[in-house]
Amino acid sequence: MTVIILRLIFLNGDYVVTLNDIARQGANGAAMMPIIQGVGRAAIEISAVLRGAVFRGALGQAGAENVQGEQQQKLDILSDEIFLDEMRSTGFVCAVGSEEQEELLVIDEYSGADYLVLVDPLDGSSNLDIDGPVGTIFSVVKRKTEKSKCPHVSDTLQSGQSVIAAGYVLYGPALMLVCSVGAGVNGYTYNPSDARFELSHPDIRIPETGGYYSVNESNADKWLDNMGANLERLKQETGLGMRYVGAMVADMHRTLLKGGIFLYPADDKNTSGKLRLLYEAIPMGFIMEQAGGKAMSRDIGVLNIEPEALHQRVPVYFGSEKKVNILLGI
Ligand code: AHM
Ligand code: MG
Repeated sequence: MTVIILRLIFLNGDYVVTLNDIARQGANGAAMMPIIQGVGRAAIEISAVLRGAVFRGALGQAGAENVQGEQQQKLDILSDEIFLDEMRSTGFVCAVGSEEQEELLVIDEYSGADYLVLVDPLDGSSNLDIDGPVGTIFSVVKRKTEKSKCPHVSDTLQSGQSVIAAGYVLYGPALMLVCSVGAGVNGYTYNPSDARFELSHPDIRIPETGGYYSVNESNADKWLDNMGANLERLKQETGLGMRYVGAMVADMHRTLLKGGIFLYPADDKNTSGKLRLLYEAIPMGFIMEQAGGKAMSRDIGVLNIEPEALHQRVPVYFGSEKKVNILLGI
């Protein structure tokens, strides 16, 4: 009888921790809470759009290319609009730099606000047609220009050492928001019956042992930086198995929870790698380091790279410290 009563109390939600808890985390939690709540609202809306896309004719290509020369999907554009709208509604964001937009988008109504957000609104969008997992990746920096001036692209060109908050949304079987305000990493899962994100994965730490290596190995013969031989050495020394989804959010989420390493090396076609420094590498590198792992790009920590352009690309090697060290021969 006692057991049943205790379980009912728990199910009634007495011990549920919601996204509001971010306000209590670290030095920047309170300032970041409204922005991360905005990310949460965007995630719920994007998730609904993804679920209904096939009925609305929203799958497939939009017929336009983004600034990187990649085909935009209709859902890339819709997700971008939803994210921007939610950032505008916070009142704390003066501008958004998006993988889907050539220029920095200034939010005119709040151009004096303190923060800029960088976003990949729908990461891994090649998975959309096969109902595979996709994600949203974001980070927040404080403006450098005076509040009386219009925010400028130079405000976004800050290294990962200046990131105040970062995280990702995973649109998988469950909707998850994983984020950090610089005081560890917490994962929240959307509970549809209560219509809110609830803390489901407190204090995520990447396991030092086990896990997988995760990479598009079909490119191995084109990799630069001796990465083919380096990966062979890692495989021999660790005996790791392989998993690859082809959506960075899903591949990084597994790497964080199960251990191992995720990499996207440079190759002879993409000599600077494929992944974007500001929208993918820095936010995910921030999360990886906050979870006790290591985030490298060639011989430099990803968070130490000084960005030179909004859409800059870099090679990435992210994982548990030991695995990254073995891969890079450190
Ligand atoms: P996207 O932001 O245009 O979706 O591209 C980035 C994606 C990452 O999610 C993923 O790690 C990578 O591209 C997969 O690339 P590939 O298909 O070359 O393996
Ligand atoms: Mg992406």
